Amino acid sequence: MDLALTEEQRAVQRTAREFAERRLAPHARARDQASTFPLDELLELANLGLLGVAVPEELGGAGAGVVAYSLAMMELARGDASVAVAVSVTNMVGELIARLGDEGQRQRHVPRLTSGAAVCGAFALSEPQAGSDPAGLTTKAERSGAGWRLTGTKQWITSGDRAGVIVVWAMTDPGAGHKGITAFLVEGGARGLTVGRLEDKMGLRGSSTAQLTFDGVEVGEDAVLGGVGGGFRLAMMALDGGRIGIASQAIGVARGALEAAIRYAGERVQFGVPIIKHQAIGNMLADAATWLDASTLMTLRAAALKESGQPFGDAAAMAKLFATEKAGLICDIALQVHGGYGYTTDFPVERACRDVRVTRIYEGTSEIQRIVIARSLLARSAAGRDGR
Ligand code: COS
Repeated sequence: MDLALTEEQRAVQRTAREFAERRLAPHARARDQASTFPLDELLELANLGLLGVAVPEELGGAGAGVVAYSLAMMELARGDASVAVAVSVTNMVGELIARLGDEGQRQRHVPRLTSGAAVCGAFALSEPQAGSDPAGLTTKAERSGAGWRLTGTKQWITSGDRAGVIVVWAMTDPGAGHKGITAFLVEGGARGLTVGRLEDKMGLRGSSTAQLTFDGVEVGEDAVLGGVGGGFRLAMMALDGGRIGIASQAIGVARGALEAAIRYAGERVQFGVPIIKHQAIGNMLADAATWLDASTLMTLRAAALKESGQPFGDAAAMAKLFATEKAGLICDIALQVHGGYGYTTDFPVERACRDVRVTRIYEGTSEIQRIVIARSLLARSAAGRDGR
C-alpha cells in the first residue's frame, strides 16, 4: 500500500494551494459579505488547469486524475469554499461529458468548460419536489421536430445563473419511472430558459444557487447525453464522483478552521499559559486533527479507487458521510477554541461553520449516504464479499 503522492499530484496540490492562499483566502471574507460571484477567479483557475483536473488533456483538461482533483478541491476550499463549489461542479460536468458524451458533445462542450469560456458548468437534477428522490422529477422533455422541448423548474442549481453548459435531467417517458429519465446538454442563455430566484443562503454566499425555469426550451437530438432513458443511471454515476469532491471541500474548510484554532490556542493566554496547554483545549484539537486525518485518508482512497477504474460508490459515500459530519464538528470545535472572538466576523471560523454546513446536505444528504452504504453492505453480504 503506497500512500505517497506522485510528482504530478503534488504539483497540482501546490498550484491550488498557492492560488488559494494568494487569490482566494485574502478576499473570502469580502466575498462572503458582498455575495460576490468569483468570475475573474474562475478564469484564472481555468488557466491553471483546475477547471478540468481529471479531464483528458486533449479536451483542455489537466489529465491529472481523481486524486489530484480531490487534493485541489481541499486546497481551494481551505482558501474559499464559495469558489471551490463552483469549481467542483464544473469539474464534475466536464468529466461527465468527457466520459459519457459522444465525440461531438465532447468537442463542443468540454473545452468550453476547461478553458473558462463557459464560465462554469451546472448540474440541474433537483427540483422543488425532487431532491433526495430524483426519480420523482417532473421536468419533461417531449419530442419536437428533430429534437426535444424541455419544460419544468429546477431548484438548488449551483452556478445555474452563470453556467454556459448545463446538464438537465427531464422525464422523456413518464410511465417508465427512473428508466424514463434522460439527460440533456443545454447552453446557458438558451431561448426559454429563465433564471428565477437566487437563494439567500446561510453560507457559501459567494456562490450562486439558482432556480431555473425551462419554458419550452428547444434542443436538438445531439443534446441527449448518454442515450434516451439513460439519465438516472448517469446522474447516479456522476453523483458518486461528485461526493468525492464534496468530501474534499468539507476537509478543506475544516482544515482551514483547525489551523486557525491551533494558531489561536498557541497565542491566547489564559490562567498564565497558552490555552492549548490546557488539556480540555488540547484534547479537542487532538480529536479534530484525528478526524481530519481519517477523513482525508478515506476521501483519497475513494478517489484512488475511482481513478483506477474500480467500484468506488460505497467508498465515496462513506468518505462524504464521515468527512462532512466530522468537518461540522471540527469547525464547531475551532469556533469554541476561539471563545467569543470566534463568534464574530473578525475571525474566519464563523464563516467556516456556515460554509461547511451544506456539505452534509448537497450531492446527497448524510441520510442518503447511509442508504447507499447500507445497500452496498447488503449486496456485499449477499455476494459473500463482506470484507474488503
Ligand atoms: N451507479 C450506477 N447506477 C446506479 C447507481 C450508481 N451509483 N445507483 C443506482 N443505480 C441504478 C440502479 O442500478 C438501478 O438501475 P436498474 O433499474 O437498471 O437496475 C437504478 O439506478 C435505480 O436504482 P435504485 O432503485 O437504487 O434507485 P432509488 O430511486 O432507490 O435511489 C438513491 C437510490 C437513494 C441512491 C438515489 O435516489 C440518490 O442518490 N439520491 C440522492 C440524490 C442526490 O444526491 N440529490 C442531490 C442532488 S445534487 S445537489
